[in-house]
Amino acid sequence: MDKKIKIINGYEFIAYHHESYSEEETIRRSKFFYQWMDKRRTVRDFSDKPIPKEVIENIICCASTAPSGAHKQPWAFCIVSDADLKTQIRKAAEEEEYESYNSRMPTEWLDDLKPLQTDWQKPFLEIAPYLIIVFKKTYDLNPNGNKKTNYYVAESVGLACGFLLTAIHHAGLVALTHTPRPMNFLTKLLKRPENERPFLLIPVGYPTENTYVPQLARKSLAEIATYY
Ligand code: IYR
Repeated sequence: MDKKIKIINGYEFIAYHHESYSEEETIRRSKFFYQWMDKRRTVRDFSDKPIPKEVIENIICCASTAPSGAHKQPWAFCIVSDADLKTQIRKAAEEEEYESYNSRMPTEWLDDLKPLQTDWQKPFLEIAPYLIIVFKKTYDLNPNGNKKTNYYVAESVGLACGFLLTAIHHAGLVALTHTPRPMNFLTKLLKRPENERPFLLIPVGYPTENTYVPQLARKSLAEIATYY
């Protein structure tokens, strides 16, 4: 079917396909989706069960449907399944994390992390079948080598990561939003260009058979929403 096209000030616009539901159906869908999203949890105990590459490609394409400042799509996704590279990433991350847990993080931060029972050891970086490393592109380069600014880069890449986590959950997989600090070892190991900065390291896979996650409560609607 041909898409309807309209020219506005010389720019092509296409008719927006809007899926419309009754009020009742809108309530049902919004409630179902919330309750289903509420089941998503960050998981740290990964199984090494493989995932089809096509699934990884689909979830990344889904992430890239996120809105971005001036539609610059200022993101790059590195997909790591190579065992040697995963080992190098684990080693470098653990070196940084060891320093962080033992001397860089203040007591208040360490106390805040106690309910999560995290430590400097990151075995999931070798066990999970895929690591997705998301980079933000602070600027792009023209074919002639000139810098082209990107806008709202952190907001845009944050949104793409939110879409990515939702797609991972929808596919029946689990993820961890891991932020070893500092993360510049990822730029070096993955040989990324100067205009990219590491944003998140996301192991993706299946949980181990008997995975436990911290007993945490989400804030209530009254705590997070204000009506005017
Ligand atoms: N980056 C460390 C510490 C850490 C920090 C926060 I804030 C967390 O929510 C969880 C962990 C680590 O990954 O262990």
